[in-house]
Amino acid sequence: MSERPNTGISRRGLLGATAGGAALAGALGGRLALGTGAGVGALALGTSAAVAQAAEGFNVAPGQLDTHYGFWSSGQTGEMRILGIPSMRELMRVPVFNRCSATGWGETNESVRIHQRTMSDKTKKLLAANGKKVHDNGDLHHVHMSFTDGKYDGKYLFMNDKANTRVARVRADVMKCDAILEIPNAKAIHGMRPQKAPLTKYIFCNGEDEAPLVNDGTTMQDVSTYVNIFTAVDAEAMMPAWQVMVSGNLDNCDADYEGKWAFSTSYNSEMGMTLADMTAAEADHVVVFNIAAIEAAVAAGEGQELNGVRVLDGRKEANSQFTRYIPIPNNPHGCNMAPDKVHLCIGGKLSPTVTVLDVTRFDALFNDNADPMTTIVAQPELGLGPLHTAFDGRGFAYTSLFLDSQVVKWSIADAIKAYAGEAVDPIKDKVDVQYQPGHLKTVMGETSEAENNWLVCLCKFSKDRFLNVGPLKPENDQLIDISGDKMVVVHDGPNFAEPHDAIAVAASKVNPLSAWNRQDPIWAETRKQAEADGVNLDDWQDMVIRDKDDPKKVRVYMSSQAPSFALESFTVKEGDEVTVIVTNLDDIDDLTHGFTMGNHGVAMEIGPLATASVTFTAANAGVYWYYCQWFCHALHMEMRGRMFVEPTGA
Ligand code: K7E
Ligand code: CUA
Ligand code: CA
Repeated sequence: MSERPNTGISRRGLLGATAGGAALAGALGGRLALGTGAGVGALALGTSAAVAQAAEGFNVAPGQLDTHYGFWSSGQTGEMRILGIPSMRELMRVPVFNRCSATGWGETNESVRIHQRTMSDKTKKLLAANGKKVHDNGDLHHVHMSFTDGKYDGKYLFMNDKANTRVARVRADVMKCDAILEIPNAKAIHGMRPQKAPLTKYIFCNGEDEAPLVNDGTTMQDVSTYVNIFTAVDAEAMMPAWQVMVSGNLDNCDADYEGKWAFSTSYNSEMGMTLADMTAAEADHVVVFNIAAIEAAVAAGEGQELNGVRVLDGRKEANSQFTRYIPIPNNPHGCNMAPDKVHLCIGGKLSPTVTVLDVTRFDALFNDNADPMTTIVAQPELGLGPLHTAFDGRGFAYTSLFLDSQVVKWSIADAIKAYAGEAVDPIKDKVDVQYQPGHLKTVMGETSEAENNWLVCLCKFSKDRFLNVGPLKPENDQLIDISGDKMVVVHDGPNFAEPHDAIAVAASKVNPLSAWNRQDPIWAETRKQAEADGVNLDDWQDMVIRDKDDPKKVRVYMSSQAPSFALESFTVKEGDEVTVIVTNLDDIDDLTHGFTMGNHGVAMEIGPLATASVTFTAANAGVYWYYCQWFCHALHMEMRGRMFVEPTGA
C-alpha cells in the first residue's frame, strides 16, 4: 500500500481538492496530474524499525528537558510560540500583535505603550478616529533570532506583521515583546531577516504589496506610480534606518554571512494586479541589495526623505549601485542562505527547480557589471512546488515541495556538478509529509552552526491526520529525523492558525530569567508616575490617588503577595478613569499573580517581581469584585477584593 519515496514525483489526488493546489495547478498549465487519491494513508516509511528508533530519540520523558527551543510564528493569530524540540510540546505563547485574554497584552498600559511608541503620527490619528488604541491583530509569518558573527546570540527575536506593515521585537531574557514598529511608506511586510554578520545591525523587511510612494489617493488608479519598498530597520533602536525602492514586489529575504548583502525574491516582477498578470512572465527575479553602497548614499543625503525615512531609488531603470536583479524562474518564493556561507537557494514555486546562487560572485555584479546569470551555479529539478529550503551541517539541503506534499533531500555539491554537466543525481531522498508543506527548518540551520538531527516541517493542511474538529482544521507541524540517510517522519503536531515558519535554537543559547528585574524598562513610565505620586513600588504599599490636575483620573497602587492584594477594597466614582497598578512582590519561581476586574473587560498578568498596570472606566455605581486569576496559592480563590463605585455627585 505504501508508495516508495524515491521513485520519482508522486501525485496526490487530494492536492487538487485544495484551493492552493487548484490555483497552482491552474497556474502550472495543468502540469499537475491529479492522481487516484492514494495519498491518504500512503505514508512511505523506510522500515518500521527505523521509525521506532527515530521515535525513541524524539521522546522526552516526564521530568526531562528538550535539547532545543523552537520559536514558532503563528500567522494570523499574531503571537509567537515557543515549542520544545524534539518533543514538539508547546511551552509558551508570547502575544505580540494580538490581544491576549490571559496576559492582558494589548490592553495593559505597558503593552499599549509598546504598540504606540513608534507609530507614525498619521497612524495615531487614524486610530484615534477609529476610537481604537492599537491594531490588535497581526499576520506573523517569520520569527528570527538576532545574530553575532553568523551565530544566534540569544538576545532578541524579531518578527513581521504582514497585515499591518509592522515588525516587532521580543526580548529573549523575559520572552516579552518590547517594541513594535509600523513601517512608513512600505506596504505589507512579508519576508523579514536579521543581518547575520558581523552582528544584527539591521532587520531587513520586504514590502510585498505595491502602492504609490505618496499614497494619498491622488494616483491610486495609476499603477505606473506604484512601487515596492525594501526597508532596513535599526535593530537596537527599532526605527527605520533606510529604504530602497525596487522594481517588482518583494516576497522572502535573507542575508549573507559577511554583512555585505541582503537578497529578496520577487514573484511579481510584472507589477501585475491580477493572478494572470502576476504569473505572465517566464522568470521573475532576486534583488541583491548592496549594503555598503546604500549606507554611503544615505550618509551623503542622496534620495529623498519621506515620513522621516531616507528613500533611495534602486529600481532597474535607475541603474544604481544599490541593487542588482538576477532572473529566476518562475514566481520564486523561498530565499535561504546555506550555512556554508556561499550558496543561496531560491525556491521556484511554479518552477520545479531550486536556483542556487554563489554569493561570492555578487561583488562582480556591482564592480564589473557582470552578467547576473554568472552567479547561478545550480538549478536542480526537485519536484512540484518547491517553496523553502533548509540545511544541515553536511552539505545537504531539504526543500519543501508544496504540490507534491514531500520533502526532498539533495546535495548542493552534486547539484553544482550536475549543472556543470556531470551525470550525478543531486536528489538523495524524498519523504511524504501530511500535507502541503511550507517552511521547514533544521536545527540551527540558518546559522553557521547547523546540526544534523531534526527537521521541522510545517504543513498547511492536516486533513485526515487528527480527529475531526469541524470545518476548520489544525495545521500539522511534523518532526523528521534527518540523522540517517533516509528521512523519517516521527511526529505529527497539530497547531492552530497558522505557523508559517519556525527556528530551532540550542537550549544553551537561550537563558531567560525566572523573575523580573524590578528596574525593568517595560514599566519605566509607570515607575515614573508612581514616584511623582509619592508611591514606592518596591514596598508592600497601597494607595489610592486622585490626580490633582484631572480629578476624573484615579490611580490605585497595590502590591500582591500570595494569597492577597495589599488592598482589600478601594473606592472610585462612576465614570472615573481608573488606573490599577499592581506589583507582584513574590519572587518565587513560577509564582505569577493576575488582576481581573469583574464586568470591566480587564485582566492582566503580573509575573514574579513585575509591575503591570491597566486603565479602564469605572462602570455604573455598585460593588465590583476584583480577583487574582492566576492560580497562585491554596487560598487563591480568596485572593480578591472590592471596588466600590459611588454614584456621580456622591
Ligand atoms: Cu512561505 Cu509567509 Cu514564509 Cu508562509 S511564507 S510558507
Ligand atoms: Cu494570586 Cu492567584
Ligand atoms: Ca511573476
